[in-house]
Order: sequence, then structure tokens, then C-alpha cells
Amino acid sequence: MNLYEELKWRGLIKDISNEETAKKLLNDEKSTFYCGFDPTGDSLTIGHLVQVIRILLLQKYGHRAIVLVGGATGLIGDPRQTSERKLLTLEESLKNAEALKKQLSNYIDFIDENKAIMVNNYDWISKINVIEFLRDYGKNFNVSYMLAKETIASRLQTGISYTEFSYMIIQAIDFLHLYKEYNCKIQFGGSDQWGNITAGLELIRKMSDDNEDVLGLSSPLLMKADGTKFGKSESGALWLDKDKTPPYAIYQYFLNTSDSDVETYLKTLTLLSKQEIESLVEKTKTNPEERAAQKALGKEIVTFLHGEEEYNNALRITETLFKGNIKELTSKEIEDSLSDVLTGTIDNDINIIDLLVNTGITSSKREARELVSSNAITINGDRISSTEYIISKDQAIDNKFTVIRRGKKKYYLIKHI
Ligand code: 545
Repeated sequence: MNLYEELKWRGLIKDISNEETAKKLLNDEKSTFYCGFDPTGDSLTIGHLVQVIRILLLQKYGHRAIVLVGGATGLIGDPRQTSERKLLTLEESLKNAEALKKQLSNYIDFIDENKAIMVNNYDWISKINVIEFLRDYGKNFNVSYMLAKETIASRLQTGISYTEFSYMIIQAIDFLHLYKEYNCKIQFGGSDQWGNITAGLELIRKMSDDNEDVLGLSSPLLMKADGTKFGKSESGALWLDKDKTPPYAIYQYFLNTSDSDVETYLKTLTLLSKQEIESLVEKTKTNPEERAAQKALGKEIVTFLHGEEEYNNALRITETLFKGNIKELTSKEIEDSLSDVLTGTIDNDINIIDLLVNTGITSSKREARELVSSNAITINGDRISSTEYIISKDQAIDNKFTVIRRGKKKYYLIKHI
């Protein structure tokens, strides 16, 4: 399998500017490619992992990566479907750009310049003055061409500022700059980037002489088979920063992948080989209860993002919760793993039946009593059978948390203040 075939097999190609050029640049030559990230926040999310993995895949085939952090474009704002972005201050943009650079360096090795380079478009965009911008670049963009771009067209009703309208020109200048400076011939991104990528191809075609060989590629945005958004947990986005999203939460998210999504995620979010992925998918069919594919997916991703130790930790927490041995966990681990099921906050002692009803864990006192009497409730890992049991801060884990387990699987977290 060559690279082009592998990209197709992995489902990483949605739009492509020219198939012949793709085969030439990806299979027959050693090329330089780039992908950009705007510093709109101080961490990437799991959605960005597709591009990070794709960068590594192209590198594996001997191509050179340019990772662009958008110090300049971050100050302008790539138009979203919904509404105008709030402008970042220069300080925010610089601070976020530093955080993103650090994060990307955890996954991509920038030591050898022949393999990967990190650039910031602030370095060249900030030097262009307004006359140059309008005369040298603006002349190459026909307004009706710009209006026809999906990102712009979809905002004409709700309104779009001249600032965001101009964004594609800046991203196009970047592609031209990297083409001239580094002989960079390929740009890729998610399918939301297609308009910006093609604007760059267009500009290179118009502003340079030998411009046969440039390529744009986009990948489909990840979806879940049930139509819900990929990469969102109960408590919001899944960040790659482990202080924002604990490795355990990432592991759980992927462990819970449906059988119909697991193949797509293995192909786009890991570098496991075709053979390995096919064998895992096969296991999903022959022995779905085992969840071998989901386990492998979770293992690959957590190990890639946070290392083997954090993966082992996530696995240990998973098993401990499965067995119900709550006392083996630290309060930090409890908070990390159960914050999605935080059900109530209490500030004084309370009877178990009242707590179950007040927090909505059961819908009536009768149901609560039945559950307790039939040994279906455990508190911090201990089975409770008395309906007179009092829950108090003194007995909470680190005086902070009470963990309620209903039946075999359902957990609830109560916080003491
Ligand atoms: C800027 C200048 C360039 C080339 C690209 C850019 C950035 C691009 C963009 N990309 C997105 C992004 O998200 C924020 C990340 C950090 C918090 O806005 N105009 O910067 C996402 N991108 C990865 C994928 C994407 C895209 O980084 O392309 O589709 C998400 O999957 O939305 O010269």
C-alpha cells in the first residue's frame, strides 16, 4: 500500500485538488507539507488529533512537516458557521500560541529540521502593510469568488465583518509564503478548511511561475454514527491537556465507542497498521462483548497523548471502579473519574433515604428503601443495608466525597462542603 492508498483506506480524504498531483507528491517524491492551528485556545482537543496523526503518517513516508501556529490568523478569526468571533488580545494570542507550540512538541519531534519545522505566521504577516496587502494580494481575489465560499456564503444572512471576510486571504498568503520559502507544496486540514486551502492554491497559481505541483487535501470531520458530536463528554470538550481532561476520561470516552464507530476511529486516530485494525474489527464482529477494538483504541490514544504510565493508571481506575473497590482510589482519582456523575453537594449529615430521594438517584422513598434493603446500594465501597444509615462528612473520602453505587454499574458522586 502506498501513502495515497493508505490515506484513502484510512478515510482521510474528503476533498482533493488533483488526484494525479496527489499521487506524484505523496507516492513518488519526498515533499514538504503543512497544517495550521490558530491559537484560539490554550489547548488542542481530541478533534485535532486527526491532523496530528496525519502529520505523523506523512512523516513516516519520508515527507517533511511544517506545523504552523497562527499568531497572525488567530488575531483575525477564521469565520465560524454560527457567528462572529470575539477578537483575542495580542497577549492572549501569544500566550495561547506558546501553549499550543509546547503541546504540539509533545507529539511531533522538531529536533531534526529535515523532518519537522514549527513556524508562526505572525513572523511574515505582521510585516505586510495595508497598501501591499490590497495591491499585491487583494487584486488576486475576486469578491464573487470569495462570496461563493461556503464559510462566507453561510454567514451573509447573519452578518460577517470585513475582518473575518478577509481571513482566507491571509491563509492563502501563508501557503504562498511557505511554498516560496520552504518549497512546501501540500496543505491539509479538516473539511472546514477547504475554502481557505483552495484560496491558497489559487494565489500560488496566480503569483508564482512554476506552480503546477501544489496540492490541497481535506479530511472529513469526525462524526458519531448516531449523529451526535464527536469528542464531547458530559462535561464538555475532551482536551489534550491532562489538567483539563484527565487521561482516565479520554480512556473511558474511547472505551465507550460504539461498534459502528470504532473502525473509523482506529483508522483516523491511531497509526495501527491495516492488519492490526482489520483483526480488531473482526473481533468486534465475532466477539463484541470483549470490546477488544475499543480497548485497543483507548490504549493507543491515551498512551500516545500521555504515556504508558497514565494509560496503566486509567486502566487501574477502570478496573477498581468495575470491582467497586472505591477505597483504593485517591480523592483526586475519584474526582477525575466521577466528576461527570456529580449528583449533589451537601453541607450536613443526612439520612441515606433522604439523600437518595433529594438527589434524584431514586424517584421515591419507597424505591430508596427497597434498594437499600435489597443490598443494591454501596457507599464508598461498603454495602449498606440499614435505611437508618447517616451519610456524614467525617466518613467521606478525604472529608470530601461520598461515592454511591447503585447496582453493579451506576455511580453517583456526592461532594461535601
Ligand atoms: C491558519 C493559517 C494557515 C493555515 C491554517 C490556519 C488555521 C485554520 C483553522 N484551523 C482550526 C484551528 O482550530 C483551533 C486549534 C487550537 C485551539 O482555523 N484556519 O486552528 C482546525 N485545525 C485542524 C483542522 C480543523 C480546523 O487546526 O484543520 O479542521 C479541525 O479538525 O478547524 O496558514
